[in-house]
Amino acid sequence: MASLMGACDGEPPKPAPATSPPPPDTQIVQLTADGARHFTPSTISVHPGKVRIVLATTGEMKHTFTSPTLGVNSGEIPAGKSVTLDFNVPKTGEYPFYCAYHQGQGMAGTISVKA
Ligand SMILES: [Cu+2]
Repeated sequence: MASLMGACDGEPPKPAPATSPPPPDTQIVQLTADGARHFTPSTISVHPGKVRIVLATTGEMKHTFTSPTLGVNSGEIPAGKSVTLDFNVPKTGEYPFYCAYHQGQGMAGTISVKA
């Protein structure tokens, strides 16, 4: 039985990059809007730049994803559907979003944008 001490698994370690790699061109965020009128996650953390939200509605309820400060409005998303929302976040900050139908019941969240 061979000892595993110091064994090589056949995958040489990659050299560390001299500089940190550039951020991906588009930041992809998966989000759900459920039948209990919640967004999950309710806080979305991204960096300034291009953002793509892939929002799926679960449960038997239609929703929207609306963020006036970012100029994003999905319009009605029927129950059980998913939409892709592409937009640009120009700078750091906290951007609220909500569901236009259920905002009054607290269906809201925050896009937290940090450098
Ligand atoms: Cu809703």
